[in-house]
Amino acid sequence: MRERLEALKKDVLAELESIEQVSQVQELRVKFLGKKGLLTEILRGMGKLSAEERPLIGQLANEVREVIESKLDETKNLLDQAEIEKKLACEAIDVTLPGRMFHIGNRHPLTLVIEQIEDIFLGMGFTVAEGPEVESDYYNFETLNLPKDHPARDMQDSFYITEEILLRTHTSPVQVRTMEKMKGEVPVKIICPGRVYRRDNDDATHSHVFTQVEGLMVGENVRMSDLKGVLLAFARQMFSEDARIRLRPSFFPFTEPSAEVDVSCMFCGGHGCRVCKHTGWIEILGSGMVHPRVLEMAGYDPEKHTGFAFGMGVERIAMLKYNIDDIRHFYTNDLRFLKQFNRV
Ligand code: 2NL
Repeated sequence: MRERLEALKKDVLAELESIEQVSQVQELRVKFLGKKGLLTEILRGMGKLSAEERPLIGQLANEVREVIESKLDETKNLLDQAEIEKKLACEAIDVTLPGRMFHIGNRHPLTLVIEQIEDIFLGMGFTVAEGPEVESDYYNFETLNLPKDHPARDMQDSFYITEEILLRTHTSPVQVRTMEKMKGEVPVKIICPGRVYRRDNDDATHSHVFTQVEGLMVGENVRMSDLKGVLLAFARQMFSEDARIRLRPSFFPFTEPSAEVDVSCMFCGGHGCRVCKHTGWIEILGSGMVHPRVLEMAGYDPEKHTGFAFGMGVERIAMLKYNIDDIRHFYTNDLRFLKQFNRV
């Protein structure tokens, strides 16, 4: 019996050597120590032993059981530990790997130019005003001294929604609405950026939707020279420190007198090149002194207050500033175009 117990111990140790999985430890526990296990089977023969031998064999059997149990536990712990280490090894994160790159995009070139224009005028004490893109015929035309038979009011030239409602053709109605709200108070110093719509066939220089920034200053003794000074400061910050401007007589129904404003060519410095058609000048905006009838309709007394106003196409400004040759680039969302403005 002693030999059988010793042999049993050896068998367990031998079998433990070759196991690989934690589950096999439990199988061995059942096989050797279970109710129908090998140790139990050996101990069934205890009854046949003499009274002297019985306690000795009993003690040995307990020792063998303890050794087997501790060996099984030890093996189980080793296998558990190995499993954890394997898992940790394959789940390890290499913090030195470069991250997954994702595209964060950039602001649209028109947004950049609008923001720059806003900054320049904010610096001169103007504030930014906004208003509806769907406008009434009254605010879009009537209050701006555009008579009913004026060609600009032709159904063919604007996107009419009803007889009375249309997509605004300029941001002037925002300025009229602002003057109305001010109820004759001065000064009014605002710029109005926004989208405007005109029925036009799109080509390299025309778009049926484009972006306009208009400016308006109303106060006591506001003169043409104020307009000139403000626009010169604008041209110098927008294009170049030594830009010059010139005013040419023009006509708008809502201003009198009216002037077209040219800036010295930013490509040749005014010496003459292909871009300025060898004139040294490039037209950038339209302007004038607010027509007395427009002031009156908006609630101002033209005997007490005067004002200047101007309007520019943002696409045109952006095209000159960034040397862009086709206005359609702003609306076709070609990433090769848009991505070029990611560090402006
Ligand atoms: C252009 C010319 C201009 C104005 C816009 C204006 C607004 C009010 C009163 C008087 Cl409320 N005038 N705006 C004046 C002159 C020219 O725009 O070529 N825009 C693209």
